[in-house]
Amino acid sequence: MSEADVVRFDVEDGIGVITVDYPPVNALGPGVREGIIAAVEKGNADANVKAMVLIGAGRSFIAGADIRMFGKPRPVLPRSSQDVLDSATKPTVAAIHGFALGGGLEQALACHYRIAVPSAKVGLPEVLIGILPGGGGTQRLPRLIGPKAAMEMIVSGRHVPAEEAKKMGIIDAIVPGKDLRREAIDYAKSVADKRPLARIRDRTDHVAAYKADPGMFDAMRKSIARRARNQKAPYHCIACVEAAVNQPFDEGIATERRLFSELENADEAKALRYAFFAEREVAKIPGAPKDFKPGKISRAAVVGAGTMGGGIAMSFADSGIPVKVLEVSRDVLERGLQRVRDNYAISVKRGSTTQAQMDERMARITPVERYEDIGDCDVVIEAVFERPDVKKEVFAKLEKVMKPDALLLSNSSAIDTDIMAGMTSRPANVAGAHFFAPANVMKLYEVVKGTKTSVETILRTMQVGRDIGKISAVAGSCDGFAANRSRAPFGTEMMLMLEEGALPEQIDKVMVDFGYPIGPFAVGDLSGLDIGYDTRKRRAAENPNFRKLLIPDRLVEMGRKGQKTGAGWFRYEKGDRTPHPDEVVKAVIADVARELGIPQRTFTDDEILKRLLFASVNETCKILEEGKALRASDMDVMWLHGFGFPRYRGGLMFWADGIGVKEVYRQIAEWHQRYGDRWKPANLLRELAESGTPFREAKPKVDMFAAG
Ligand code: 3H9
Repeated sequence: MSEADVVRFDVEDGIGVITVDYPPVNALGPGVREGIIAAVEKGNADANVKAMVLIGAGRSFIAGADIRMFGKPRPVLPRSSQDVLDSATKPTVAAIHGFALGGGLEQALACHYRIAVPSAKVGLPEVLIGILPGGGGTQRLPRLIGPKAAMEMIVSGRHVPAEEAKKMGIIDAIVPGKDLRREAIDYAKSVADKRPLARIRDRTDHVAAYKADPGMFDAMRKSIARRARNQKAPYHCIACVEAAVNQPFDEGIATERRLFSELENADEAKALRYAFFAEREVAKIPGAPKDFKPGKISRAAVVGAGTMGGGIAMSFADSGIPVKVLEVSRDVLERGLQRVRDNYAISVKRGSTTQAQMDERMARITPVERYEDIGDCDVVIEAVFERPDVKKEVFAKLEKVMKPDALLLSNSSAIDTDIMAGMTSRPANVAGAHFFAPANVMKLYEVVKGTKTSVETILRTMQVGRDIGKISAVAGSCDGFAANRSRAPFGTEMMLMLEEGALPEQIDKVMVDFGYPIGPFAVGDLSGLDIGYDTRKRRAAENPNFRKLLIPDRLVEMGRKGQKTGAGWFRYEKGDRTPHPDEVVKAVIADVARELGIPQRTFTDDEILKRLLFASVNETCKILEEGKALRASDMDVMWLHGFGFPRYRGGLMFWADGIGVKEVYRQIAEWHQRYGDRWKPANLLRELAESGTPFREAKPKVDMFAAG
């Protein structure tokens, strides 16, 4: 499409209609702003035009600036499209469907009126990509709806549904949207004679009241301090809204522009832009048939009513999909459903779910006791005990009852998908669907390809994930699959550093300062130390060379299983989740170190951070080398949504690129010399370092899909 085609102008019934047509989402790409300016000038000059409508073709109004253009030189226009819309000599009406986001909402705010269809959403989500609304949004929105509401919207970046936006005063009218163009033309005709023109820039009523309340801005800064630590964009957003209250419009715009330019090329914005595109890339399977459209599922089943099975069933119910939960024992089934009911009840108590929503969701979950009862479901997810023999039995039964095109998925976190597929005559329809606990909360959903899983099954399984609000990422079948396998060496290093003299509280502080919401030892206490203990015992029994982790083993044997027992890595007061460092743990660490004869030393914060994360970078290189993940950026998505890695650092591999592939290799090679085999650099890491190729451009050496 040429730049000339991205904006059209035509006149109907005395109304100039400006149509932005830049698929897929009408971002303000090359030529769009210029096209809007030219169209408004045409409308101004045409005596037949009484008013103008700005509308988007296709599925959306305007989704914002073209994010791909940030960090690159852009044409500087003599006047912005907002200025031109705002000073149009005839009324302008933004007609919104789909999304009006960022620069898109800023165009709409520069119009004199805004109408929307009921399903539309508006927002200024720039903060989520590390910048601020730089097209006048921070100055116009507070003047339209008041600084408090504007600040909440801009700092959260949330998408506001049309009805709510109307109540807030952003939208003037909701229209049915049967024929938005026609409805917008009619609306424009109804306001064509209104004067003076309703320019938001001229309004002072909403901001005036707040001039005397500077405390509001400090209170907002305080309220975001924890969530926004290490970040600049949210604070700059607040400063801009403050400017809207204290400065005349044009000065406020200058402040906005200055603060915007401080953010655009900062590391925070680069990382967040990277994360935005990584999350879209992860949905793509190279070489997948382009014409294959996975259909929507209408009925799901979960086998197993344990904690995981219950959480998976909740994910379906929360997304409006009826789900059957199968347990052959009535007792276990009833207990499982009670757990689900209790979880919902907690949300109702907290106010995040209403009682009516809870009732609706519970009504979507049907308990069943016979395999025959789930045969008509489009997808079944097995979530039974993590033992190959148990899983095999389930799949043998599913083979008998499930309709021929059903997706047969396993929520195993480690067992080879081929083992389950081997129990059926349709291995192409079998894949892993690995949820992360708690399954109804965590966004990551790893789609595991077995040797015979078809690409259509992978695409359908990924769609199931998206249908229930998850981020689907593909992994190959191997021990731990991609996500947990890449995280495992981090877990080992944190234990081994204790033996050398670091303390849980120091390691946790380093990781929280880095940006994790909670330290790894506190996470251990939350999930229960006994989980890792049982796995280690099993692995030690299977493998005589298994490296024992004496410190956590000893804590569990002392009854310290984490928060549930009031003590684990830390000590807890009754009814309080705050972790307190504990002398008992210090003594256990000292005992073990003495017994093992490991000399004690101090660690810098930098060494702790690198020991943990480099170990995982090295493992991720091995995963890519073996073709067990499709891209380095997929691994980053897994870390962002599975392990709480700070988003403003992009992801594990993006962060490592910030240090540099050569330096990462040098350090890992040095630790290989010092600590032995577990630090052996991956071949891929060595090759990347030799060629100076960034991690994020690393390509798998094996094509997961070509392999079979
Ligand atoms: C801004 O406006 C700054 C201004 O204040 C002033 C500057 C001076 N740019 O998400 P989807 C692509 S900052 C470029 O899968 P959905 C996306 O990559 C911007 N590309 O669809 C994908 O491409 P592909 C503020 C964009 O229906 C395709 O469109 N705005 C942009 O699930 C489909 O996207 C935002 O931050 C863009 N702005 O969700 C909004 N948006 O097919 C960002 C999308 O090649 N966008 N693409 O992978 C979104 O939040 C979602 O895309 C949206 C649709 C909700 C609109």
